[in-house]
Amino acid sequence: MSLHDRVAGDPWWRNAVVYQVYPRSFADSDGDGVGDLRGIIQRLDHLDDLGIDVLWLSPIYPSPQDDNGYDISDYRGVDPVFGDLETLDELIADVHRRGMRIVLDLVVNHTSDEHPWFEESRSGLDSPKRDWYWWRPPRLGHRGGEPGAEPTNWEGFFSGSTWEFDEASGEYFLHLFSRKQPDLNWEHPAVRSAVYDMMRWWLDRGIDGFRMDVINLISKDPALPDGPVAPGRSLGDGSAAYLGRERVHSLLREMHREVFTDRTEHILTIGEMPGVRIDQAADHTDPASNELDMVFQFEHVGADHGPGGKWDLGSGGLREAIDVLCRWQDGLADRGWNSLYWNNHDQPRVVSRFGDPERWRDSATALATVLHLQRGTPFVYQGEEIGMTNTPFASVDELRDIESLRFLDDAAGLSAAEALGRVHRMGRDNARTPMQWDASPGAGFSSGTPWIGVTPDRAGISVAEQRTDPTSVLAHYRRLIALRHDEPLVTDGRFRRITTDAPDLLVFTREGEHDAALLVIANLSSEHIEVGESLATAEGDWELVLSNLDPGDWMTRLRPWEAVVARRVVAGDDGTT
Ligand code: TEU
Repeated sequence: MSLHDRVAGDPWWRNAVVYQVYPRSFADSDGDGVGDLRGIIQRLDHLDDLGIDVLWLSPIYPSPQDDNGYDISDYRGVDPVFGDLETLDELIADVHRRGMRIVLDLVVNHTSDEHPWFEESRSGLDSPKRDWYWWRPPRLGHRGGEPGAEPTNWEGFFSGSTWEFDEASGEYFLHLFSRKQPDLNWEHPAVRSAVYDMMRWWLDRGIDGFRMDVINLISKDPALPDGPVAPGRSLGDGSAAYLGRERVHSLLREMHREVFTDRTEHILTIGEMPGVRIDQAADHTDPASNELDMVFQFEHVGADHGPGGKWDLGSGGLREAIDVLCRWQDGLADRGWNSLYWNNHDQPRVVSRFGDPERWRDSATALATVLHLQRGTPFVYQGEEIGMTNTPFASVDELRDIESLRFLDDAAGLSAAEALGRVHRMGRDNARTPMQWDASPGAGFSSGTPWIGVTPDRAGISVAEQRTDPTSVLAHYRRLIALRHDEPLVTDGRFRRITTDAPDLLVFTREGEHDAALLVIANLSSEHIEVGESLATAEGDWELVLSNLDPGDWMTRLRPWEAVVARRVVAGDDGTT
């Protein structure tokens, strides 16, 4: 009998639903304005009620909080702002008592510059930990610290060069993210051994898995070559030298051998992989590879980016994102496994991004339906289940995220209003405003002043206002999760997209044995759509299973944002032979 009885099966996670908590914005129990572990414990009933199987916590470790905890200064502790190890043990025990599991965020591409490992490494050229990080002298012919002396021309994820000059040693250190997040050198065996020791320590403490932050960036080309410079850019794209290198496979297999192999319970492993391709994801998540259970790909959440990335708004939107998701369904149909998400702490809220604010509830529930009925593991990000929206940040003073702040510093050629408008549309702070528990001024998040403002326009968008409303977004998420637990076709049915003559009409089936099948048909627009011949190839008679609107004549005409799930009526269903 498994320790956790909420989802059984081998492996247990195949029909599980994961809920991501961003601890600093979830629930504040001590009134300091920052969410904490005790607040999560106090709100576990909400996750229980939703039907959640796995809780993923964004980092709770000691950190200077330069990147809200993704800059870790002690891998085996809890930052005092969130609580302490004893409270985390209490949370783990309560989660397990409820038959759920808990996954922590593993951030080992980089540490904080205040981690003892880095402090020792930067202490001198002869430090025993010098090669635990990427140190290089100034470019030949240049003096350290002057423009152009950086060892490569790479632009980082948070704007600017990926190199920081260290006056004391006269060398530069590499940081793909902020200068307070120096990259670890994964080619050093002692680095890997120290990481694996830490991972085993957490597993022995009772956690059930890891979400691995940018894990496909851990291998760098030791030659550290320059990258191509795009038109209009002053720095180069170094990703060929550090993103998705073949070496990542052998490192992940070594991690699997060293950390997971001898565990009695299957440990859930989720790799966050910016830029990962389908073929790479199939290799990483093929069980025969012994690497990862699933990966987060970024292609669908890049559909609305322009050539210059997220701040360069592109022409793509929901149609392109749906096409990407369908391609990933086909690409991992026979080998590997998909994660399924619209939201996380790095993405703007999907109902604002791809839905219709005028039809907020209907579009939120339609987007949820078409995601949760796909093959893979769905991830619900805090607040998504009640349809939380983006926030109209009025000024830069309301922003907290280093990525947005660095963009605004660097937004050459844009007016302040235009730059802020792009942050409003794409900024990560949209996902990080306090969880809306009720309609009170502080949304029930904290009795103190929150670290970031509560979204102002939120009428009807709170747990308390939706919990007992059967027509709410929350109620619909509850039904979608219950359907995944009750209907094997949601987990195992083969995905088949049915082409339609309406670009905003998404139709797909999930097919099992003996003609068993589910049909999903969704109008992903704010106009009515005639279904017409679109169902002609969906043979059989269909009975309604779930709809996000009051049932209408869905086989003929779909109302705006109407999403329907139906089950094929198979001979013998009604007991007749
Ligand atoms: O994000 C990785 C990553 O690629 C993000 O920088 C993403 O591309 C960007 O935020 C989109 O706007 C992970 C964490 O999820 C993120 O919160 C951290 O800032 C980052 O790694 C560094 O640890």
